[in-house]
Amino acid sequence: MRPIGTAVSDRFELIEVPGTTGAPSFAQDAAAGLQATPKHLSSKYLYDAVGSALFDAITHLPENYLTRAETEILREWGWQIVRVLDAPLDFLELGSGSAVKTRLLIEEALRVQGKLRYSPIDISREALQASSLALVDAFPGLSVRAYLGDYFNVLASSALRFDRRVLAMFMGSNIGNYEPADSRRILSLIAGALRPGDGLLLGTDLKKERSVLELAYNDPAGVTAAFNRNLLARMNRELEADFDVRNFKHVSHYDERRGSVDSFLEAQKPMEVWLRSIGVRVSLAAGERIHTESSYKFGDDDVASLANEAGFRLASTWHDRAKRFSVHLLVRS
Ligand code: AVJ
Repeated sequence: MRPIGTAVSDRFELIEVPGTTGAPSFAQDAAAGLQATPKHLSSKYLYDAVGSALFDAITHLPENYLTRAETEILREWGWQIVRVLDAPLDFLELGSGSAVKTRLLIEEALRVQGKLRYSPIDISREALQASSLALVDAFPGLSVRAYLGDYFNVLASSALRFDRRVLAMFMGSNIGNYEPADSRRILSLIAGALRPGDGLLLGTDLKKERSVLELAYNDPAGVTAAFNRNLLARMNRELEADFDVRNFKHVSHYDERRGSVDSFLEAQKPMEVWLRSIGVRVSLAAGERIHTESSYKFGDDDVASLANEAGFRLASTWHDRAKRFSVHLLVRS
């Protein structure tokens, strides 16, 4: 069935890509994950309204350097990044973009080419509409063609349309939340949606000392712990569950072998939990953990091989002054 297009203002269009309707719901994923061994929940469910607000707070913590480091790179090298592909560009972004970072690149591109089409992909209609309308209001030379759907479906669909050379963006080390097989799959899907000479800007958090990484995910103020435990509160809100959130501890540690910071919710005593709206009863032993997130870290050489496997060549890499974060430009071969 052809994607549905609705023009809200003459510079904003939202296209809903069918196919995501089949994706399992929060209820279905929660039921499956909590009855699995070991128990697990996808990190995408961390971002309800409360979770997104807590994540925004995390980006302001002194211990969580990722967003500041990436912003520093885009502020310093944005002018060069938008010129490397040496052609007028259309932007494609996985996620509706963080207001600050994406704007830095939009400003630079408009300075170079006067007019720009920006296409964010996001699963949340609210986030997509809010960020897109704010951008068209802020930039007269900008038009937004937004795609509502999950990355995999939108990238695999024929809905994506570009008139110019494309600079795709996957920022914030969000690729780190995918298991290696899935990050390879998503890079191949992005490559498949691009033409030779198009680019992909990829933000990745660098592998570094355990002490720095573990502090970033165990901030003394407990904001990351609240972000993680909000997942239990969300199930109480949306699935009529009766989790006693105080009986769970946030646990996050760096697994050097895999290169990932893994986060869990650990039951502090044995308990039975009833998720009324999905009719599921879950028992947890004291010390039993629910895996809620993996944040893989990357050496620049890891990214070079990931790129080659997916049909890209690694053209450039920029670092922040403290060399904690990388922004790579991959060019479609
Ligand atoms: C936004 C997904 C990159 O995994 O580091 C922050 C989310 N989790 N603190 C990450 C997050 C815990 C963050 N990403």
